[in-house]
Amino acid sequence: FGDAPWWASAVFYQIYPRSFADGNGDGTGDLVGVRERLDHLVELGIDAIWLSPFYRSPMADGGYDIADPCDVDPLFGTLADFDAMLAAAHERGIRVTVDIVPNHFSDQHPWFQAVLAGGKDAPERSRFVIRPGRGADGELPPNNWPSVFGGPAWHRLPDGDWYLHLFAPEQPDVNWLDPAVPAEFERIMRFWLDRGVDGFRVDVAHSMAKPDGLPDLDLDVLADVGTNMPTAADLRWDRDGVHDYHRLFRRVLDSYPGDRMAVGEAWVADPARLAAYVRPDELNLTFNFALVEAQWGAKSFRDAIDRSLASLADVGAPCTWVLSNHDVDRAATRYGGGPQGVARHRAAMLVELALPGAAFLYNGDELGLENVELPDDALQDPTWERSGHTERGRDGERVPLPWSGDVAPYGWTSGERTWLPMPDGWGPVAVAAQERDPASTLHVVRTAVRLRREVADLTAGEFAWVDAPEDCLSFRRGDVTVLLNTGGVPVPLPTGEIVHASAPVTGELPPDTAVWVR
Ligand code: TEU
Repeated sequence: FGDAPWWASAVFYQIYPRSFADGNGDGTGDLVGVRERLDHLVELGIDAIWLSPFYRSPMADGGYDIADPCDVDPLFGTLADFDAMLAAAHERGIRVTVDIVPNHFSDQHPWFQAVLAGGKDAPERSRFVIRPGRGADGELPPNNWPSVFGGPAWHRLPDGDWYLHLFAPEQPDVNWLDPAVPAEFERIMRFWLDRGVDGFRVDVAHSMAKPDGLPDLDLDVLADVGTNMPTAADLRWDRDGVHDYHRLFRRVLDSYPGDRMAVGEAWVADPARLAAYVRPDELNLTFNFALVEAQWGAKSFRDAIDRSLASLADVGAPCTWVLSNHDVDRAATRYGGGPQGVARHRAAMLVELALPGAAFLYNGDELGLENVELPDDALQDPTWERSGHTERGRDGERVPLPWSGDVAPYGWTSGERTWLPMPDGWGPVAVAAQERDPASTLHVVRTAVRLRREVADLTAGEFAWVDAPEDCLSFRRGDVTVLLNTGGVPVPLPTGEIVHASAPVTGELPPDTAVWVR
């Protein structure tokens, strides 16, 4: 990695702006809140932030339904607040990447509003995926595609035709075959690059291109939708044409100085097809969700790591690692929750931060936060309504962050309202409390990130598997040996100097613990 660009081994920190910190006391996190809390990120030692959407949005999907991609929603502040936040981050040596959402707009976007107003004559119509229905009166959707949030992926327009929405009905898919669409996304990218952003996280990067004729999904594919990572048979995603659009993105990025980059969110099961997204003229990185999908356990982790490294070895692109984000249950919760879940999360972080490539942390990972069980009437994620109240959705991992104090809102806001309720009992996990406790998750993660900078082998050392006791995972990065114990009994430590551990270690490595030894 000697001459590798900054992003190849960076630690990224995902900020969900609605939940990170509320700067104006109105109950929604915002860009002033981000700026005011930047020193927390300096202390954490991360290289870059990725901000989830803060653009103008009716918030039908937490801001991933964008009405104006070149403006800040008043909920989150103003463009001036963005510029001030960006400048403050850059002053501190923190790069800033932002979301770009190329698969869909909000139904409140002026283009879609023009379609609603102008009907079949609206010139904007071809910028969306609009088809006549099936059945005698066109009363049936054009095909059998389901939306990710439940129900059909089609919604009927007042003029009788149907528009495609792979996500919520408030998120009409745009038609990339209309030249106005790529032109608009180039404009959006340049708008933010000109303001100084260091790159983008490309939302649903495996979407955009649709199959010719929009054929039905096979019934066995339909039956499997939502339970597994989509395969090539799920025609809604990962069509070959998508690569043209990534080449456009890359051309735009590379026309700017300073190693601007893009990381794509691509849920693609086939490793070779996923690797195709990170060609030299396409995305710089793709999220690798193998650790999100892995069960707690040495074998599952090892398989996930092996698969990940193998898939990118051929194309020579750096790997990425993700344990949590705003779409999946937090790792501590996936690992069973409670003190054991948190211990496992800390151990997994030590694995993540020692693997070759870029690491993506989600806000709250550094605190070992767990998902929050919210009451029904608090739920806001579209999944809850669209699934007919059978799936609770993603709000549980989006609860505002506790900063200080013993009672809600834990210093998160100067007001009383929080857009999702904060639980009782979060005093001990608040940033200020963990700051005071040298054995806290916050200190464990901070030390890990610092060592990653200081010990060259942790980012540059050669990766090799090491024989390990039963239910343990062990690998080397140069001179550093990582050992994770997922079994039920303590195991002997590797010989050498303990440089870091996810929990106090004396003599042997306890269950649910990881250690770095040199
Ligand atoms: O997520 C895409 C998403 O929902 C995937 O998790 C989905 O399961 C996959 O595409 C199926 O192949 C992104 C954002 O992260 C999420 O918050 C948004 O709701 C979504 O896009 C729509 O913009």
